[in-house]
Amino acid sequence: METVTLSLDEAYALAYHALSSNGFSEQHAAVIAQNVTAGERDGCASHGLWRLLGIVDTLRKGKVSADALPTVISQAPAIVKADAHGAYSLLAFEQALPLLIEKTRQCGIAALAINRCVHFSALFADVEPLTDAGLVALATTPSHAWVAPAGGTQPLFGTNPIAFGWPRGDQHPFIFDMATSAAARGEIQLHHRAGKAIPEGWGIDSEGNATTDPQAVLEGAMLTFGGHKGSALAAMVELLAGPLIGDMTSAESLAWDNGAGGLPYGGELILALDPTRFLGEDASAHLVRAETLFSGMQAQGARLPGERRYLSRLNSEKQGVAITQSLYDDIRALSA
Ligand code: PYC
Repeated sequence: METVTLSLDEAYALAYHALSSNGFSEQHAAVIAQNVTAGERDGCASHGLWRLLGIVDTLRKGKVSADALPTVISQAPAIVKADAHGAYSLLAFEQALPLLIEKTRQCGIAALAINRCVHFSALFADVEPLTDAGLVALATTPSHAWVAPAGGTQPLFGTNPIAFGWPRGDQHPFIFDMATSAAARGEIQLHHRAGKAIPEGWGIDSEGNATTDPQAVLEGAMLTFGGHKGSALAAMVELLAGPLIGDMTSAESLAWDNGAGGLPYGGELILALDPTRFLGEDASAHLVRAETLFSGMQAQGARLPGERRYLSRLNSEKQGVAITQSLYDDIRALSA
C-alpha cells in the first residue's frame, strides 16, 4: 500500500489546515490538531489523523460548534464543571485542567465533569497531563449506542472507554485506555476502509448473528469485551459520565444525532487523586511498592499498558509517521 511519511510538525500542520479551513477557530483547531497528531504519533491509528474525516464531517452536519468557548466553574470544593457548549471536548479539558489539579492538591481527590461536548478523542491524552502532575487519574465517557449489552443483540451502550493513569516519577506513567467494547468503533471503521475482515467476537449483524464483516457490525451491534464483565463496566460508564454529571447516555446521544451520523455528544468524567494527600510523609515508601508490582509483571514477560505507545512515540519523533496515500489525499481534500 502506498504511504506518505510526515514529520510530526507536518502532521500537525496538515491537521490544523484541514480544521481551520473548515471554520474551526484557532483555539479549537490547535487542540484538535495536537490531539490527532499525538494519536498518530503513539501508534493509535483509530484516534489519529484518520479522525479528521469524522471531525470535519460532524461540523458539516451541523452537529458540533466550531468556535464555542468553554465555561469553567467551581461547582463544589472538589468538583469542577466545564461546559463545552456543543464544541469538541478538548478545549474545555485544557481550560479546566489547572483548576482540577489545584482542587486535587487541596482535597486529595477531585473530579472534572465536562458537559455538552462532542467527543472523538482517545482518553489517554486526558489522563497523561494528570500523571505528569504526579496524580493518579481515571477518565471515562459514553459515546453513541453502538454496543449490545451481554445477553442482548440491540445496540444500547457506547464503546465507553476507561483510561487509568498512575504516575511513575521520571519514568513513563502506567496508563491504560481501553474501550469496554471488544474494539473501538474506529478500529472497525478502519478495517472497513481497508477492506479487511474483523476478528470474531467484535460484533454481530442486525439479525444478531456473529460476523467478521465490518460493515455488518457497523449496521448491527458491537459486543463488549469479556461478556457480562465488560457489559457491567459499560453500564457503569453510562451512569458515571451520563446521569451522574447531568449528561447524556449513549442511547440519548444517538437519539440527539437523529440519523445525521455525527460524533457522540454528551459528557466526560475525569477523577484525579493526589497520593501525597492520601499518604502524607509515607507517600514515597508506598509509591515504591507500585514499582515492585510493575517489575513483577515485567519479570513474567508481561508488557505494561502504554509501553507500545511510548515506543511508537519515540520512533515517530525520530522518523515521523506514515499514513496511506489515500488517507493523505482524503485529508487534503477536506480543505479543497
Ligand atoms: O472509535 O470507539 C470509537 C469512538 C468513540 C467515539 C467516537 N468514536
